[in-house]
Amino acid sequence: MADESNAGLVEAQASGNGYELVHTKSAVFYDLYDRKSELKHQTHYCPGCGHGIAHKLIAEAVQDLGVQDKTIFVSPVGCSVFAYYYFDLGNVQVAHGRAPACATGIKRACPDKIVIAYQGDGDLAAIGTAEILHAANRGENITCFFLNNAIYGMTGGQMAPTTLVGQVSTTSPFGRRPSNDGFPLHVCELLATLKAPAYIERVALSDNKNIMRARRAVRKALELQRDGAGFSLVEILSPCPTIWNLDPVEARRWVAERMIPEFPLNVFRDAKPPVAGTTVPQRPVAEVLEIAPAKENTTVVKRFHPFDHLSLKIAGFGGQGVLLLGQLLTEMGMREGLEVSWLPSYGPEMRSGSAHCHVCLSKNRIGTPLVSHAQILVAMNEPSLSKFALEVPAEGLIFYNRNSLPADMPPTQARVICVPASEIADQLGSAKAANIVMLGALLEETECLAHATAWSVLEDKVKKLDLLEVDRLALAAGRRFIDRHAHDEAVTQPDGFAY
Ligand SMILES: Cc1ncc(C[n+]2csc(CCOP(=O)(O)OP(=O)(O)O)c2C)c(N)n1
Ligand code: SF4
Repeated sequence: MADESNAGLVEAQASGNGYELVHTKSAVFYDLYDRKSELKHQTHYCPGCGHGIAHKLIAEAVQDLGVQDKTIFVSPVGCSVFAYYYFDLGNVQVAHGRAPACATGIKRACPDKIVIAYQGDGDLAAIGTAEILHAANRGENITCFFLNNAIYGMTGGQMAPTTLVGQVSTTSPFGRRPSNDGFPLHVCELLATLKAPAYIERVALSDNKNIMRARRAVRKALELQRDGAGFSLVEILSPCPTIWNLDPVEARRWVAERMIPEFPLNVFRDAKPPVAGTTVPQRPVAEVLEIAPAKENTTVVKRFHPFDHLSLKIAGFGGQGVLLLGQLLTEMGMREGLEVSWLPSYGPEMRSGSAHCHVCLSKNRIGTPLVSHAQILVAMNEPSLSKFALEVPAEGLIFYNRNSLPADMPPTQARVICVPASEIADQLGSAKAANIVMLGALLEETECLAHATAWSVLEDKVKKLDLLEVDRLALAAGRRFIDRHAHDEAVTQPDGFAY
């Protein structure tokens, strides 16, 4: 029977054989895997896949240790890329192979959390070899669950570093040949040569007895992390029936008969490492990044904001200060006590390539820094206007860096204000200040943030006095332009007439 602590889904059926069949689901899993229509409430894993079993073992261990509220699950690229659909934990999805590096950062920033890096063999032993090796060598107090199914599952069965000699894959159609491909990589044995790791074990999902061993290993690894012992890794030999082209029962047998002889089950390390107990000194982020501490006069100034959440996109080409304008707005938002985010996007060119940034200013915590339909678009050039203007909703606002709209511009649903910011900045003696003219105009028109805050940020950021003076004039000029022109003359349509 399910024990009472199990708050997850419990279904009981009378089997007719005098006993009761009980299906339980750990409360560490979401109740529903709410996916797209036809797949609703199923997992995305193939029948018989080891990922599902491994997930179950991890979820149960997290629940039994009572650490659900403080566990962060770092999921990889590979078939388990959607692990965050299932685990009701803190979830972070990271780049291919980088889970140990990201887990390191998370753990060092939040040492009281339980941090799990979950990785496939392609993820960990190919693209992520360096990350796992160094995280283990540093003795990071994280736990890595390494699902070894001897193949790249997600991408359709290419050879992995753990593919067996002779095993056929799409990239080794005649079987893996050591003369060409080297030998299968034994990750546990490799890591066990290092001094720092606290616990390394290899287990297998080949039969119920081995699954129980895996269960104990998963638990132990997490317990050791909880107790601050250092780096732990459990390699889990896992069936991939689909790519192996076997049915689930045969696939389990294949783990037992083919994988275990190559990757013997063993506890490779179970010792207090020499570095155990030494804690990483925690220093304030500002100190680590060598950022000057906030000045006394940068205290938060609370003021009324005419929005709950404001999303902006600022776009142009490199050198127009579009990214800087976004940074200024976020800094201003912070100083006015708002939640803020800034997400830059630019190409490899240093100058003149297209660049834009997403900015959110919000009274509440920001879910995503990504802005797909900006309420305010600042388009510093024509390509940015044509690229983003139609995304702006009807109640939105577009600032365009010209006297008038391009003649062939399709009608936008949002109101457009043309501000010849580059021209104005030129007249002030520096074309570079066009972004500040735009800032002045934006603040004057929307009143989203205060001019005084803009000025205090500029005063702190701009070190050259002559530039600061141009910025002061530019800010005022943008403001004046709106007061004098935008409403009276409303230069906002291709024909120069009002909206
Ligand atoms: C940077 C990068 N390189 C390559 C890929 C393609 N890719 C996606 S998953 C994968 C391998 C996954 O294999 P594994 O880690 O063994 O996980 P499995 O799917 O078998 O669970 C690869 C190479 C990618 N998404 N990103
Ligand atoms: S392809 Fe293999 S690893 Fe991926 S979900 Fe299917 S069985 Fe699992």
